[in-house]
Amino acid sequence: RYYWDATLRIPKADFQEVLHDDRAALAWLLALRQVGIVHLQGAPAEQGQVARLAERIGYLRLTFYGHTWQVQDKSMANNVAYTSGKLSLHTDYPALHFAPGVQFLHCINQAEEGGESEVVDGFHMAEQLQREDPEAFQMLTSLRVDFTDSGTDYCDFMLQSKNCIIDVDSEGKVTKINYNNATRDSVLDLPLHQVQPFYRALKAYVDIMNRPENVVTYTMEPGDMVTFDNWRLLHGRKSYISKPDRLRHLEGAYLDWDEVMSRLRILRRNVHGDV
Ligand code: OGA
Ligand code: NM2
Ligand code: ZN
Repeated sequence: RYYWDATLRIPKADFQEVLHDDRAALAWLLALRQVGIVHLQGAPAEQGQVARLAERIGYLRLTFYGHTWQVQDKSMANNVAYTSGKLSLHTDYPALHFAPGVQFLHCINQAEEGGESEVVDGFHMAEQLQREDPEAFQMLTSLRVDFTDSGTDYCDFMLQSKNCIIDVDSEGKVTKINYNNATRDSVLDLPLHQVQPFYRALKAYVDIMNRPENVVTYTMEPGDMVTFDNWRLLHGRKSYISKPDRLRHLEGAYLDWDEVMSRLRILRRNVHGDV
């Protein structure tokens, strides 16, 4: 993996080439793995394209929000993503104990004003936290935080999870970020003496990820698709102004890393003849 900050130039690929050319598809998946984000350009600005790209891999990950989901300003929204409000930096779906590994977001229509996207490298931010504030890093990698999500979409749901904000493996290497303040439960099930230290630690991490030198900002145009590592990156969007004649509309889908890595290995074998 290759860690980055605000100076990143997001790798780009052509949507049609990725669909039809094995070399282009391999380059896409290698960059997705190493950098954690790739922009695909040239997709038709209509629904169905994230599912088409998921078929290139194998299959997508079904969740309570459906096989694919429409990010729009909805009345009676069951998720803050489905309003025109700002989304602070988050990973999707920490209310699941096994959050989706990869996310596709396809811009079908952009708002006239606002709606710009932001991303940060959560693993790089965790490394900075560990260096600057080892105590905070220790808390976020050991204390389990409650997340919750309930409502109706694909079907009715009532999710509860406990996740560490930063997951590490047995060697202490960061493997996954779980953080969406919108689904963090109002209950914080920690012993009293850990409550304030936890909030202090979380603030330290959030402050690092909001430093301008760490944030990459971009605007999606109709036909653009962003593909990113949902275990590693945190993403957000600025609030936007809804206009009836120009409705912002993104379509999204999730996949898991096992299926993506399987396709990467097959493409590598086919392109280079490796075993
Ligand atoms: C989301 C999300 C980004 C956007 O729906 O979870 O992050 O630009 N959307 O609307
Ligand atoms: N949507 C975009 O963690 C989350 O609730 C992320 C998921 C609604 C499918 C938002
Ligand atoms: Zn999101």
